[in-house]
Amino acid sequence: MNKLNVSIIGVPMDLGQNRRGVDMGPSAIRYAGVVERLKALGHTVKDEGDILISQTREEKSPNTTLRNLEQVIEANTALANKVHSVVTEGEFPLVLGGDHSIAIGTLAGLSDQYENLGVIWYDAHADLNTAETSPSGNIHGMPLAVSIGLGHDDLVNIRDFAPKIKPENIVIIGARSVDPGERELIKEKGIKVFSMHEIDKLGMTEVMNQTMAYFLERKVDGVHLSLDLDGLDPLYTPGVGTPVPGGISYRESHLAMEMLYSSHLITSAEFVEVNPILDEKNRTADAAVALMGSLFGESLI
Ligand code: Z70
Ligand code: MN
Ligand code: MN
Ligand code: MN
Repeated sequence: MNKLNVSIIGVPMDLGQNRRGVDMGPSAIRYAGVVERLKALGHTVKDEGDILISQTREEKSPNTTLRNLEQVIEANTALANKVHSVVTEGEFPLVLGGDHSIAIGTLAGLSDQYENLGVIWYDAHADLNTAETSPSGNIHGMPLAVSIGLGHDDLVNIRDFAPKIKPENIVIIGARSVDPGERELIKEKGIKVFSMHEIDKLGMTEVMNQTMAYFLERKVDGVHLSLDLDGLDPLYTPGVGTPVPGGISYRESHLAMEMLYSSHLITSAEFVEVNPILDEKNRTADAAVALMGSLFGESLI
């Protein structure tokens, strides 16, 4: 088995959306035992602590419809620099959120280390909005668009280059709440999506096999897993800001993580949108840590 040097980075961010509590996600995931779980699998684990997040929040940012724009730029710049230093040292970055706007920083920190990075976006949402298409002004609905170079200049250009990833290197899994502008972008850019329809029709085994074959065909040199806990059905992960019924099951999610582990494709990961205030007895953080167990090599027998 492949032993890794895992660096855990907490991002107590809640400024990318308007429900409070998701800033406590990293604490809840640590409390659920992430460090011990990964150490038990033989990995070396270092907890790098948390990225500093501004405590100032605004109803409306000056000159933009984007909520807390300046603070989100600042946090993602700090996160990008941290992720960059972790990958350059050959460590595996494991980022704990926090709302999904932090994927902007994670991908900014990763992508110049790769010629052709693949991304799995495990989510009920496509997170492909721009200021023009967003129904909410919430930046957590925008990180994939930003990472392919679409959106506010200061978000797109964190670490002074853009785009961070190619649209044809993205695979979205679990989508079931996609806005009109996002649908257009998916078509226009040829982004690969396994919505709940495909998961039901093909089964998770086939979805993951096709995902991995797609990345091999694309000749990626790394794959980042960005897992929004709302990708799962709210039955299993109730502690999320935007629960959408009809989601991926707990068992299907474990299977997906186990198959990713066996593929040896994954080179970084983030688990986001855990909101302990909305949760029941830390179930959502527990599910996140259990899924990390499978992603990092736990097996049943
Ligand atoms: C919607 C928007 C979103 C997560 C909600 C929702 C986006 N498409 N993302 N919850 N994790 O406001 O852009
Ligand atoms: Mn998301
Ligand atoms: Mn570099
Ligand atoms: Mn989501």
